[in-house]
Amino acid sequence: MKMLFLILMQAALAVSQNSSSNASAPSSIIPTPTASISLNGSSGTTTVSNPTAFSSSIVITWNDLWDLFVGPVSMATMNTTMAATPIPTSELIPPPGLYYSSFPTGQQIPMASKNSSWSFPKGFWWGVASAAYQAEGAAKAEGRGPSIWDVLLHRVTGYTVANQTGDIADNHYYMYKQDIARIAALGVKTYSFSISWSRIFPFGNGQINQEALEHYDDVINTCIEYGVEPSVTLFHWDLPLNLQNLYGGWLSSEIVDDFLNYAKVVFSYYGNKVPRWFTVNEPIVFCDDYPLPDNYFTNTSIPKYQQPYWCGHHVLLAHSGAYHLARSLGINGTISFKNNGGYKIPLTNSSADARAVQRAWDFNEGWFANPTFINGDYPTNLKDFVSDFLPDFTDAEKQMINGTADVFAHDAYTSQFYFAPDAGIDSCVQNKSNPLWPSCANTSYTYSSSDGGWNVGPAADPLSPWLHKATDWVPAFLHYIADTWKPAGGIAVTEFGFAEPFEVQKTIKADILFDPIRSSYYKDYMEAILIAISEGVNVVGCLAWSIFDNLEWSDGYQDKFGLQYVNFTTQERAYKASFFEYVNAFVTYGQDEVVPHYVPS
Ligand code: PNW
Repeated sequence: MKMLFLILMQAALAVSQNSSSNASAPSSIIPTPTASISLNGSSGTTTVSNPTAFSSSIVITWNDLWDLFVGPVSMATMNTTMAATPIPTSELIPPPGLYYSSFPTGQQIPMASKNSSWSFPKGFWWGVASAAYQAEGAAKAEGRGPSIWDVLLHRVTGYTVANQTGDIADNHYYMYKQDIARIAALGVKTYSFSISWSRIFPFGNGQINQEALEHYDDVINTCIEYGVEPSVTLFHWDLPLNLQNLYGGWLSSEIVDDFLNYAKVVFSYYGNKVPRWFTVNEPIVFCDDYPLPDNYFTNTSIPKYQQPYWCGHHVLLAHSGAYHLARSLGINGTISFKNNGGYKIPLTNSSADARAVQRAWDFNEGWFANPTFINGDYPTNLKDFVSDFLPDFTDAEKQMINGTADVFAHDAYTSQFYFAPDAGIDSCVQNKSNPLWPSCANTSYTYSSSDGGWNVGPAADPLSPWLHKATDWVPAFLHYIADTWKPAGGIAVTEFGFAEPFEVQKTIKADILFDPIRSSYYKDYMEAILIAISEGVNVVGCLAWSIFDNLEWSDGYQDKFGLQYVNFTTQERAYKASFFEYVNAFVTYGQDEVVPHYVPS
């Protein structure tokens, strides 16, 4: 309570000092009031983050947003754009074989096996991915406005496992040239990154920050210069804080126009330099992040259990609007959104478990895939639930939403078993206090005891308890997507990757770089895609997560998904063995040659 009172006092101070509070705002931000929230309230019990409870308006400047809601942020010592330098050839030597011969030259060498009926078709696009808040750092640089993630990691008690933030991260905002050079040197074809909405629009709407537009233009141009195709995601969870404060972010229909306005600026500026666009990353995940923690953001009267679905509703309108906008602007790259989830294996062959599996598809992938690929509306099990509170999509909206993803982009890391809750599905559906409500599908990482009770596959780091290596199920998963949603433009696995267990505890760099489970994950995953392709599934591309170790959201830097190691003190990067394993799949099976590009000296 004392802290809330302090925030109120700070807010009051900010009002009275309004004219001078922009002193250190970047020059690209016009130092005039741009966003306002209404504050009214008589008791010291209300917070600034609840504007509906106040009546007099104050003006929040760029500085205020940072100072009131985030506080001081750290800065990297290297804070101007760094030029790329050649990658030493010694770094490009693959590790000794993990799965091939490790016999010294001259001794008996077993044949490395190759299945001659497998291949990646011509034009198959493959690469590595990152996201703005996880990689860039430079949190307050060049006019970036705060996002909700700056607040979550700076302010919200207990939200992070290690009190780490994205203030500096991989310093990718300044090191992107070197980072692109490093992947080009291995022949990587595609780099997928996201644009930070609050860099382009520090307040989420209103003023545009030209410096940020130029920054991403140079990232895109650098990719092209190095023979790497840029893939761009517009929204990877870093919602401009001001939009959350103004109207509740994705909970409000007001987000749709603001997203479209942002999309219009980005599409218009970069246009056809980008062959593949993704509107939003994993709406299931960021919508399920609602309700946000109490008292740090604008409170809302929408009941907590409904919030993810209001978010999803607005995401579908924003995504489909952006799709049509891109087409009307003459954008010829593909437009999709990144869905996510794992393959759902029935634990037993009972009809109750089959029902649980169907409910799980409907409450996860189907939430966004049925409207966009089938009929503009939610799957039956989900619709039965949300129609109690969400407005039905109108016929015009359904028509607008249906058919708005050129590729089925799926972030498909793992698989799980599904089964009916002990109480039965029907009684769970009636019982709000059942922890499995409303999907009422129970999950397990292990086979049933009659099948031995084993894990579906090796576990990842304990900080990613949801993730197991379950590559055996990937062909079935790809078939399921193809058969269920029938994507005309094929399927792309737009994220897959593995957190090597306990990697953070390794202290010797050479030990860290040798990552056996992640390496076998990549080898087996690529073979699984090859199997699916050989069986006729149209898989058109894949993106490994991640280009390098980065901020794993609330796990901070403790949970590592990188194909490259990063020393977060020196910002040195180094290829892990798994990176070579991944590239090797395309060297062995790609119909397109893997062509490394080097820095022109
Ligand atoms: C993805 N799950 O998130 C995100 O797009 C990345 O930003 C993130 O770093 C990466 O995966 C690794 O976690 C997911 O629970 C988060 O199934 C959770 C799940 C899947 C993907």
